Amino acid sequence: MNMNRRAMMKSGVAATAIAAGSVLLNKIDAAMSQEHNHHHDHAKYSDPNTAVPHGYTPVVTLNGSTLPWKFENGVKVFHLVAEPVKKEFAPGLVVNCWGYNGQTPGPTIEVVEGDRVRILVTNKLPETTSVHWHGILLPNGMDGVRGLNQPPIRPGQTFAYEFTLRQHGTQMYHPHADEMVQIGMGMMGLFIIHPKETIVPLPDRDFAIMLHEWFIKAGTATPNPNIMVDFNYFTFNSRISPAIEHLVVKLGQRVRIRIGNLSMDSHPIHLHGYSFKVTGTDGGPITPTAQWPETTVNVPVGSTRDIEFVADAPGDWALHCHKVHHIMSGMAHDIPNMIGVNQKDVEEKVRNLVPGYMAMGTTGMEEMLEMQMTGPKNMVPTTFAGQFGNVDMGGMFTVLKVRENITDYQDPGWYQSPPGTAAYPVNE
Ligand SMILES: [Cu+2]
Repeated sequence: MNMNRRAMMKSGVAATAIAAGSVLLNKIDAAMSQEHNHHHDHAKYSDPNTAVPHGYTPVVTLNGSTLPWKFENGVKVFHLVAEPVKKEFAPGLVVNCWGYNGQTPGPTIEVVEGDRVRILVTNKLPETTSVHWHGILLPNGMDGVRGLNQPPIRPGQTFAYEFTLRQHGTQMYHPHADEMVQIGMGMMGLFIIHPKETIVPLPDRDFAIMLHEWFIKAGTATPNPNIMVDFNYFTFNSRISPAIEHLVVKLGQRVRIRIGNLSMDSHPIHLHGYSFKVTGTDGGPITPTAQWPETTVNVPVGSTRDIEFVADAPGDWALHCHKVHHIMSGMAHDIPNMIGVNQKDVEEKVRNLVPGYMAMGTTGMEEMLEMQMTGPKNMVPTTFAGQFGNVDMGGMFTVLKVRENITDYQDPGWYQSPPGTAAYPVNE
């Protein structure tokens, strides 16, 4: 049966137009959805990395991927599998999350306005779920609020959502069932709809980032979804700096960055070196005359923001959340302010009461960077080595790397400033 299907798909989309063929495909589909198997046969799903899109620049989901689809009688068919996933936030920090298709955030769904889509959702969680298509204009019965619009998707069950896209922009998907746990554990994804009529200028690079925040008690690996304010990990696409991919861009390219937020806090995302325009929200594109310039875009809870700019300034430019505790990782919240306090004698005494106690912060928190901290297991240091020393940012932080002479988007290394264009010491 697999061979038949593979052979058919090899002969192209036209095969699905043959009536007999589509009956066969439907049968196989039914069988497939009963398998509860998320390991897609890539012969029958498109490869978003090689498929040639018409009139749009494919989105790059940092550290992520785009969900493959297959054509069936003019309908783009997707398959999401809600399931527990192990996610490496950074080397040394592996977290027990929930997500889709082995990922958190789930793979980005990327379609074109006017497309009819059918999205199969298989539930491999230990509890019921549903999927809400956040910001998408659709029939009420497809809106995915468990109990309100549909029965629960029980463990082992597959539901189909089907609708026609009549808008474009950056939307999202997430469960609308046991939201605090399911979203808190990482179930979310971007749903990007490209315009039917190509809008110029097209971006040359189109990046996608989902923001999130978590509480993972030191030495453990499972987020506590009952935490409401005291989060200690802040992620771009469920990764923390320096494990977040850099945004590599060629000098002069037009860049779009799409940022979605389903966490419990707003995140003011700041880009160095540029003034950008806010060009869209999950409500749709902002008409050009109404777009406004910013260097920081606040992404409220339950929203997306698109920003655009022309990358005309070469360099390594920081892109980060401006709530400074969101660029830290694994912090304890009950650290007293010890700046200016000599803790030398105190440390030994406290260790008798609290094994492993480490006095910190006499001159600020920078001294933590100098220590090779060996904390509890499953923790990572909030620091990484830049070309000029340690960079003390370990959460929502990555780097926009704009380069003149690159031929691909491999990491070009750190930026070498031309002579006379970098800060220098004057009293050494
Ligand atoms: Cu933030």
